[in-house]
Amino acid sequence: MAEHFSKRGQVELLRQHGFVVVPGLLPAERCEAIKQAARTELAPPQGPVEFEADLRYPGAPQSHAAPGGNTVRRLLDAYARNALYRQWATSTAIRNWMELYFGEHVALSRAHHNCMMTKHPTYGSLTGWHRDVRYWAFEREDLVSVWLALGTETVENGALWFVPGSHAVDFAPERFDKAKFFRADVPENAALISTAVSPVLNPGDVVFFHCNTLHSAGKNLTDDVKFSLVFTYHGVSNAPVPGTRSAAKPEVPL
Ligand SMILES: O=C(O)CCC(=O)C(=O)O
Repeated sequence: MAEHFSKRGQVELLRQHGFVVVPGLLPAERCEAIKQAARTELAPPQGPVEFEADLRYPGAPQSHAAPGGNTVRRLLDAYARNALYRQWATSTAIRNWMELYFGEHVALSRAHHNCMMTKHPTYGSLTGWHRDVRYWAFEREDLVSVWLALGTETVENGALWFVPGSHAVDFAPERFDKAKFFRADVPENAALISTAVSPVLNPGDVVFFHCNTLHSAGKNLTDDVKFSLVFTYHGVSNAPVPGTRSAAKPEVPL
């Protein structure tokens, strides 16, 4: 936790470790209002959503017809779908933090993350080790995501795990599988994975993490859905590559 650090100190921790937890960035009542909005959008599912059965990560229903087949994994395009989400994404706190990190004006990518992650009991899947940049295309691999916990996040309900320092490692391509997951069966990879940590988050806590930081998340073994709001930012000089998915939606300058 980086509560005793100045913003500059937090940015330095992100540079060193590839992630940093900043507690209490959003008051509990604002988190509750956002979570309520997400609950409403889930039942029944409204707007663009990604289902667990679409991705079929380990533990997900195998089809929409299977039990739990309509379990939502993400409420997509969070920026466009709700003013409460948008206000957080474009808040002064986030803009100032990102400008300090990137050293220039920043933009929010509507093509990546930009979602409310909903990890459900029973049918919510686990996510293997990966770097987010695997499907992203920007001039430089330098983007930062902001993961806002709307409730408590622990290993038990499927919190994130991070490998400290992994954002700065140059891995040979064969250390990843065809889907660009980091292969846990490779001994050097397993050694690195054994150094991973899973920070406990409370409502309103935030994790800033680099697009090259190895991370994963387990299943939700509790009875409650876990809600996390996630957005990704980059410096304006780091443009998405034209013609790629990263350039498919207009950027939001902050
Ligand atoms: O909550 C999860 O399962 C992990 C999500 C994640 O790592 C991602 O979307 O990049």
